[in-house]
Amino acid sequence: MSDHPFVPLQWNELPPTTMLEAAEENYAFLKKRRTTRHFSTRPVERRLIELAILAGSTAPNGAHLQPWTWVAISQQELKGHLREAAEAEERKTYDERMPEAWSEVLQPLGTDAVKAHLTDAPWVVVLFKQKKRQRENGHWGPTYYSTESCGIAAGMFIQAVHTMGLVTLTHTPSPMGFLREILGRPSHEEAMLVMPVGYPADGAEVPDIHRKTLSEVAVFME
Ligand code: IYR
Repeated sequence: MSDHPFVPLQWNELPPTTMLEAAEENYAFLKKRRTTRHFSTRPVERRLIELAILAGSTAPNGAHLQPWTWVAISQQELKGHLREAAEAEERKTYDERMPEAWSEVLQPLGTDAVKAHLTDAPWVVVLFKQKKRQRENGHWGPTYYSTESCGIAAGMFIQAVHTMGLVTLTHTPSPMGFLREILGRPSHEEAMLVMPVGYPADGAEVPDIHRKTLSEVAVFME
């Protein structure tokens, strides 16, 4: 007998028509998700953010080390501080560091160094990936696939936010070192994504973009 017990998988078979309906419904729902930069300041209760974080934290991950820390900020002063620091980095990125090949693809999306969403949204969630973990013997060891794990977790968080009728934006100020400093995270944690969460502002807009078709994104080998 293994020292590590297994338990039965909780799984219910769905009838084929229900499977198809569920799949169609889920896709129709996800298709409506959009990233807007226009947030309302309307408050959102903390429990909703907790549930989105818990949903994100169900993600499959490397060696089940769950290598993530979510920092959820609603303090207005701290959000202001983050915005100032993010905008300082982003001004350098947009004005000096961004090659033309990059700015050309960002132009249709209307992004710039102004990050009003960091102070407008009632919550800003910063996802840190843990690059190391403390072993039972007290020594530090690596985590595995922490980037992939946190990427999946972020996707599930985004879906949870959409399911509860709120919006989020994946903001990637670069470089992100300032986030660890401002939020007082330890050196083995690295910020990956900044996700303001809230209601869209009245009149919120999104760029008029289109998603690739199935045949553009997938190859089936049957
Ligand atoms: N990090 C910057 C720039 C930016 C980069 C990509 I790639 C985007 O899809 C959007 C923005 C920012 O967050 O504005």
